[in-house]
Amino acid sequence: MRQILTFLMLTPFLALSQQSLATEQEALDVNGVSTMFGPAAMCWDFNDARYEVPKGSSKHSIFAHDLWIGGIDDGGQLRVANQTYNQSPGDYRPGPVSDSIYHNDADMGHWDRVWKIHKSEIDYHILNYTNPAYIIPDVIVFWPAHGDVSMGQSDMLAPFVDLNTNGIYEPFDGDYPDIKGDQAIYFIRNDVGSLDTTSLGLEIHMMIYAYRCDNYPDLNHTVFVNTTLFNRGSHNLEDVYIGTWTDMDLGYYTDDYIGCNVPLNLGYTFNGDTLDEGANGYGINPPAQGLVYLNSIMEKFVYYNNDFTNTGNPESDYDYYNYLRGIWKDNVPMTFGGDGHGSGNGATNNTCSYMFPDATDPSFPTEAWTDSSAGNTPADRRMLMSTGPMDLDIGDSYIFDYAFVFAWDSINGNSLPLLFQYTENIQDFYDGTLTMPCSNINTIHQHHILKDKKLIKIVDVIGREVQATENTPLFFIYEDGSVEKKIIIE
Ligand SMILES: [Ca+2]
Ligand SMILES: [Ca+2]
Ligand SMILES: [Ca+2]
Ligand SMILES: [Ca+2]
Repeated sequence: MRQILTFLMLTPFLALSQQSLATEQEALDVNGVSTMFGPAAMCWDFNDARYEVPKGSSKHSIFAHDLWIGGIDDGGQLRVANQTYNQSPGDYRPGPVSDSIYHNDADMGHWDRVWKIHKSEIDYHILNYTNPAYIIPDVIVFWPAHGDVSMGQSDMLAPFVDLNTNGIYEPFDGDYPDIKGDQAIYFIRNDVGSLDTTSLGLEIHMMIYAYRCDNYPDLNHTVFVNTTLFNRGSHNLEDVYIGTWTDMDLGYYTDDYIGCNVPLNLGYTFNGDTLDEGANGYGINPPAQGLVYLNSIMEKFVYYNNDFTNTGNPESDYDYYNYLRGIWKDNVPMTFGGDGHGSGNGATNNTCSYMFPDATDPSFPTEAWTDSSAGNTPADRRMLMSTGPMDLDIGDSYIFDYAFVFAWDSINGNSLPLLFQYTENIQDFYDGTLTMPCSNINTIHQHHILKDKKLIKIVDVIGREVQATENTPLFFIYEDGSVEKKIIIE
């Protein structure tokens, strides 16, 4: 009774207020990465880096990540949605686009959550939904397949497999969530609940997913992001750019460089020297962390300084939109070389789209430009990649797929060649032209095997290199020279 009274008393006030910033996120941790995603924040938890790779190592390669989206409406008005470090007011709120009176915490608060699901749960559901003894997991029962049409929400939200093709999600009749990967995190955000007067009317569906694949280190250390943007507003949008803003901190955060590989649609961070020192560092010969666009062209790659100069932190909507288009805060387009603004080592007056592409920018085929060649000292770095321009008319949607790829060449001292190779593999895997048959070691020992130590090979009792097999003694040989004897019992 007390709860009901409280609710009735609060409702008149809340109904007039905007939605609060989201607070929820969950761990995506099925493979060699352990990270956090949710409507609240991605790859961090408002305080600390939460992109741990390798899982269990307590080393992190990304500090924070979010989406920036900007476009011009049919009345010429600039509209921008963005977030960086979760500062208020921010532009994203949990849940689908609804009639404006419902964009308050009382009506939308239940969307401040994550649907976290394993493929194994779905497989079990498919086999057992007719079994009276089977209890369907909440995440399947309450999968957000449908919005509340009476509140102005779309009827169709989260994807599902519809056994009887009647357009209605019926998990008790065998319907199930249509996810990718071995584990997925799903949530929905909008950019109208903040009551920003220049919102785009966006509803953003995000599925973050991963595959466990012990025998393919590239796939096993990749996190995929499947984003669908819906224009559910009242304005046709043009010249829309979609950007991924990422503050990568590779271990020890003050000795990093960034760069991009144009043909691979890849932005990356690597260590500015061969030692990533300190308690948070990766040590000698550190790894590299990338972000690859899988179904879109990386049209711009921008680095800006952590200050408030014309090449520093964006402040107005116009600054954010400029950066998405490769234009500095003073409306000067990026130029090739040096600081990208006509100064520094190798500066030119030639307009360009990509900072620090090394020699991969097809517009400058004979010239290399890197963070290092510009004369920069390794330091804290952040980067913005974007795709566009595109139209996003009322009712249109755009699917945007990207992935975080990690590579660690602990022998050669430079992990970038391996990162490029891994990125090509992940692109081919996404395109369906490369299969990676995973042979996972499904045992009670799995957490032990996935520890920080890098496994070199598995041999049998007479020293022959073998795949992991069950019920036979095996020797696991690690890079640090240690050997562990195991029997995998199924
Ligand atoms: Ca159905
Ligand atoms: Ca570092
Ligand atoms: Ca260092
Ligand atoms: Ca950084």
